[in-house]
This record gives sequence, structure tokens and C-alpha cells, in this order.
Amino acid sequence: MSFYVTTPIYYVNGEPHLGHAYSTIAADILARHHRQRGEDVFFLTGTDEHGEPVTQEAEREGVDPRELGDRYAPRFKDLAARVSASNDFFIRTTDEGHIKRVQDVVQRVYDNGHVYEGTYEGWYCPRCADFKTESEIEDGSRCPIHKIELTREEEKNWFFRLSSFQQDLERLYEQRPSFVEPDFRRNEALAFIKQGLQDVSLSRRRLKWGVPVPWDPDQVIYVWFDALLNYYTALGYGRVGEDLTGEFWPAFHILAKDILKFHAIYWPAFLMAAGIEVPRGMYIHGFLLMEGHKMSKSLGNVLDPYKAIELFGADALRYYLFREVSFGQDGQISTQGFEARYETELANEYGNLANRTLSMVGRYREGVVPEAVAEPELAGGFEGAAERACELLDASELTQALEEIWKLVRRLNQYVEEAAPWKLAKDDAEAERLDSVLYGLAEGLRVTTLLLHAYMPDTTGRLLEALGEPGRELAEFGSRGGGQQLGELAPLFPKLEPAD
Ligand code: ME8
Repeated sequence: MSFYVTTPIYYVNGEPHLGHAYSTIAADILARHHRQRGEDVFFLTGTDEHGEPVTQEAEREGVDPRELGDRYAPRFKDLAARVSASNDFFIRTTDEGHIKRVQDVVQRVYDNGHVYEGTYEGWYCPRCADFKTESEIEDGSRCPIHKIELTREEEKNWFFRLSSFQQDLERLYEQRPSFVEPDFRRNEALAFIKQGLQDVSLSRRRLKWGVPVPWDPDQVIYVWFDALLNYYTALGYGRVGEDLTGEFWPAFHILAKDILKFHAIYWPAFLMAAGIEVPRGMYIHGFLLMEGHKMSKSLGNVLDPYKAIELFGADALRYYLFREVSFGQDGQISTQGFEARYETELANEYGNLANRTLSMVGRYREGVVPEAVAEPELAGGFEGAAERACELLDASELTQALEEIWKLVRRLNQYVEEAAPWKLAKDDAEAERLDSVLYGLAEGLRVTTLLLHAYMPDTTGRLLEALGEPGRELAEFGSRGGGQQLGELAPLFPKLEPAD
């Protein structure tokens, strides 16, 4: 089994922010989870360096657009590393390997008869690098995403016959109901298709910064086709000396609702036109909101993920984002909410559970997990838990899966209180029961921590090491018998000093 997951490639027209980190973390959780299930995984992220959004910023700063890529691509790469993303490759659309392959595919689409020369006139947003249909325009002439004035543009250039894929797309949506998830996004995309599709421009004449159209080098390929193709081109050169296309294509895409139309409509149509298999699917998430606004470079309403990671660690941020905001929906985030969950859930519930379990096994059983059978009242709560989490993760329901896993953390804490091992330890007649309780706690903690590993790779890695767990595969409760020597564990989520 193989699994190929991607994030959007981010524009290099400004500093990366938490919104970008969010998509990257989501894709990383899926990548890590699938690796835990023993699948071959390829995880791709990167930067989108051509086109209007980047050219505009370069003009504003009076620099060459190439310079912006060289400045910001390393920052995006660094952010991915800081949030513990386990991406296998970082693509830049200025890579030679990408450019060459984009030209190949676009040429194929041309050769297959899906391209013609024409003129288009309409309302254009340079930040989106997109013409807007009448129904997408806000307040007469504003971009609904960037809130800036649209410009009336006329373009004579190459067109992609999107309209001729209307039926193929409708059929695709019918045959593969989960092609676009969640459902309400699928319906949105399908409604857009059913309105009737218009052809879209495939090239830009005025623009110099982009991939030259192979049969007409005076024009560059429209940035959206150049960008979307990254998902495909990367497999051709992302691992030196190997072509991974056969092994990993088609991809599963993670993205937010702002770029739904490109991914859910243009992209599969373009692939069909090139004779390439359409994506395996895509999950469209919502926006992280601070004070009710979409956080973005252009609105300047930015929360700094670096500071959060420096103070609380990447795992805490990863956890918070997927716990607080129901994945798929827009959701408010705040520093107060973050600190509260850090304290009450990560430190008090999970961190304490880990430390208590290790210290009780240490104190009462010299650090060796008893070889015993867990009490049914505890074991029962774990039945089918891993399976449920897997099913939810298969549907990219990252928040619901985390919710299920967190129920296990709470159940274990409740069990500690009910079983009160410190009381059992005072009574020799209860030695067997104490064995069973301590075994159950260690086993429950192990199984739960394996499930949490995709969300919080660093802290859970430390805990699993202390639990003497060599592997990272998901496990059923009771599948390990006891007898392990437990190690030391520094607090997983230390209390912050007020000075911080
Ligand atoms: O659109 N909340 O790049 P981009 C959640 N280059 N996610 C957010 C977010 C927020 N507030 N802000 C940004 C582009 N994102 C194109 C994509 S793909 C072939 C080309 C995330 O830099 C989210 O994934 O504007 C969104 O779709 C993406 O960043 C847009 O990044």
C-alpha cells in the first residue's frame, strides 16, 4: 500500500504564518499515521514562486521575483521543519526538474487538442491570480478573499477547454462521492460545475515571470497550472535517480477552501486532458481565524507560530490546532485558548498520566511492568478504539479522531482515581490486583500514545522510549504482555515560568 499526501505550495510573497503551518501539520499527521500503518508514504510540500502574486510583491519592493523565492523558500522550509513536518521533499516551482515536466504535460494537453488561442475579458484579482465570475464578486468589484478592488482585464492568450470537461467532471463526482471532502465542499464544487464551466486561460502574455509556453515562448504558463502540476512533477525528480510516479500517483491533497475551485475543478479536468489519472481525493479545511478575520499576509493579521513553538514546543501547537478547531470548519484560535489547553489537557491530563504511571510502576514494581491481565472494565474501553481512530483518519477527520483518542486519556485518568493504586500498594493481599492495575495503565498509556504519535511525534516519542516500546506501529490493547523495564521521563509538558 502506498499513500501520497500533499499540501498547497505556498506563495513566496511574504513570511509564512500559522495558516500555512496548519495545512502542513494536517498533511503531516496523515503522513505519519499512514507510516504507522506500515504503508509507503510520500509527503510533499513546497513553494509557488511564479506568477502575479509574486511578481506584484517583487515590483512593490523593487526586486527581481527570483529573489523573493530565494528569500522565502528557505523560510517555508524552516517552518515545515519547526512544526516537525516529515515531508519527503520540498518542491520549488523554480526547480528545473519542475519546469521541464510542466512543459511536457502542457504540451501533451495541447497535442491532445484541448488548447486554443482566444481573448478573455473579465474581473481579475492579481492576488488570487484569477478571473472572478459574476457570482464570486463582492460589493460590485471586490475580491471576496482579499477585499481589494478587482481590475477589468482583457487577455489574448491560450485557453484550456475546461468547458468540454463538464460531463466528465460531473461523472467523476457521481462515481466517486468522496473525491472532495467534506461533503459540503463537494456540493459547493459540484454546484460550480453545474452552473456551466467556462474555458480558462492557460497562459499570460504580459507576464514575464513563469514557465514559457513550449510552442509559444513569448507567453508564460498561467501560474495556477504551473502550481497544480507540482503535485505530479515532484514524483519525477523528488527522489534522486528515481521516478516515483508509478509507485505513488495519484495524490491525496490537503488545502483550504480559498483554492477549492482550482483543485476540485481545474485540476482533475487538466489531468484528464493530459491523460493522467485524477487525484485519489482531497480534503478541504477551513480558515484559522483571529478575531474573526482570515489570517493572511495581505490582511496583515498574523499570529507568530515561531514564538508559540519556542515557548510550548511544536507538539503543543499541533495538538491545539486540531483540538480547538474542528478540522474542515473555520475556527477561532487565541493565545489564551492555547495556553489553557496546554495547561489543562496536555500538562494535567496527559503529562500527569504519563508521569504517574511511570512513577507508580517505579515505586511499586521497581520499574518493571507487571506481567498480568488488565481488568475488563479498563480493557473494554479500548476495544475497537484504534479501528475507530483509523476510520476517522481515513476520512481525514483529524479533530474527531483526536477526540476519540483523548477519550482514552480521560478514561485512563479516571481509572487511576477509581483503582487508587497507592491504596492497593499498602495491602499485601491486593498485590495481584495492583499488578493488573499497573499493567493496564502502562498498556493503555502505550496504546494511546501510539495513537497520539502522529499528532505529537516528539513528546510521544520520548514517552514511548520511556515505556520501552521499540516500534511505532499502532497496537491493540493487550498485545504486549508486560515485563518491560521502564525508563526515566522528564515532564512532557513542563509548566511555564511566569517570566516566559
Ligand atoms: O494559494 N487558515 O498559496 P498561499 C488556514 N500558491 N489555512 C490557511 C490560512 C488560514 N488563515 N492561510 C493560508 C496559494 N492557509 C497557492 C497554492 S497549490 C497548487 C497553490 C493555507 O500562500 C491554506 O492551505 O496563498 C491555503 O489554501 C493556503 O495556505 C494558501 O496559501
